[in-house]
Amino acid sequence: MINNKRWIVPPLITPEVDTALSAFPPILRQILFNRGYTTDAEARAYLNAKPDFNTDPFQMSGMKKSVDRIQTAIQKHEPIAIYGDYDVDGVTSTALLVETLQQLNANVRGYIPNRFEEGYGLNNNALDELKADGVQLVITVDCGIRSPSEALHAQTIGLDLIISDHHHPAEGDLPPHLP
Ligand SMILES: [Mn+2]
Repeated sequence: MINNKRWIVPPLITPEVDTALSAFPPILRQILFNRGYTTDAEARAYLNAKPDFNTDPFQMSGMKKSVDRIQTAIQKHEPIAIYGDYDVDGVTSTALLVETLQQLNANVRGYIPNRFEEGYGLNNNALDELKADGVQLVITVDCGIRSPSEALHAQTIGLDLIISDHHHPAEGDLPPHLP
């Protein structure tokens, strides 16, 4: 069998960065270098999960509207569902948002689609069930940006939808959104 593989090997650490990261073992130095951490301070901030949060989160598209909508839901005690994913980033992001909103006294639940019966991403049945259960606001984590037709369905059944997803949208095919 012919196996056509194309290996893309990241560049080798430079001597300067290797010296700067000398506090770390060699393999870790190489990985840190390939992830763009080239000073001891940057590497420590990254490894301690203390990234630079100086970036304004309101630069994100739709942030003000989303925050306003979530605050309204908290105030009115509207049921909120965090719609995640069954893999590691989907489950952890769901847990993180559910626990955070619980701290803020929100009426919030998590929703993880069944890997075998529902598969990845938003699906209309799940949105219908959440709506029937009284949910008024769905916030996606780790999915949604590639589900324009399901987003339209949410709009049709009167379910407010906030999409937070780290995936890339399909070219020219964004879900319907407010300006
Ligand atoms: Mn995921």
